[in-house]
Amino acid sequence: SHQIPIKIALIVFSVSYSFSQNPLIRDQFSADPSARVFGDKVYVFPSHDILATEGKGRKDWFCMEDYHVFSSENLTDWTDHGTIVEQNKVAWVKPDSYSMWAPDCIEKDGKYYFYFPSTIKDSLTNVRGFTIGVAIADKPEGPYITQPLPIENVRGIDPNVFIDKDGQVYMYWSQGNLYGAKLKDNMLELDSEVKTLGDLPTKGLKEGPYLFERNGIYYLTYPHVENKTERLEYAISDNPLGPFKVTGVIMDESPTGCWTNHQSIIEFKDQWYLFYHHNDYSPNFDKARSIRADYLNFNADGTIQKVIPTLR
Ligand code: FUB
Repeated sequence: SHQIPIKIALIVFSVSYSFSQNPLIRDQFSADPSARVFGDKVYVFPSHDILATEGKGRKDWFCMEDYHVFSSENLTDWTDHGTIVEQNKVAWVKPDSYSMWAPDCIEKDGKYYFYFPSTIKDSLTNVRGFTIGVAIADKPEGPYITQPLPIENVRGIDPNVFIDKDGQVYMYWSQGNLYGAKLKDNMLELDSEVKTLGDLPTKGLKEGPYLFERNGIYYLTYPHVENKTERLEYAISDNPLGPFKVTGVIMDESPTGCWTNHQSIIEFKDQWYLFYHHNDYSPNFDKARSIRADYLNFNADGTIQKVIPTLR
């Protein structure tokens, strides 16, 4: 009968229709989405942009004091599980720094490890600036217990953690360039020298590394400023720490001038997705952003097809 194809068409239509909802979070700003599949849900760990006010944060700059986590079974209806980590409750974070930048979260042996950058208290080190801390929970939505000190020998922002098929854990981060190192099984200490991920474009800032593996190819993805604003690019390797070969562009520069972009890539129910952000709800101030997602597709040779953002 003709009924089956019509039914399939309706299902396909309703799936893609229901997911055409960007931005994903509509009652607050959100940025730098790190999406993860845990069980039958997608969890997103974004940064949380707020607007600086008198005495709170720096005017015209990023202002971030905590993190929320969100989950969804269908990428359309999102549950906000509330605040999981707050700057003023982390022992090593400089009070009132409002610098809780792009985080990541990963599961290992039934525990959830949440990695986040912020600026460290002057009394704890003679090195100024950003470093990376960890908080641990038994469930993705928390409660998270923060470690008293950040990870030793790491300076920078935008942590990303990857566990290879052989169980080896790697951490990536950025400070103008991209860096990577092995992590110990305890998920809290480096287990190798820090490697500068060279072979990437030498001109322009690179940040926000996010590494994933598919069919034996390691994809190192990163925002890179080639011209005016960040575009999402990727390089590939047969090894998690490279050498990498610059391969292509995942998403072009923002057509409306949002300076940052920040990505994560997951496979959920046999479809790959790119998570990223744009300043949908703040057209005149690009440090109040909103997270989004769109389908991501691969060519037969493993290269990534460019994603066109579904901007309104
Ligand atoms: O959200 C603050 C910073 O802007 C992030 O850490 C960068 O990746 C960029 O998105």
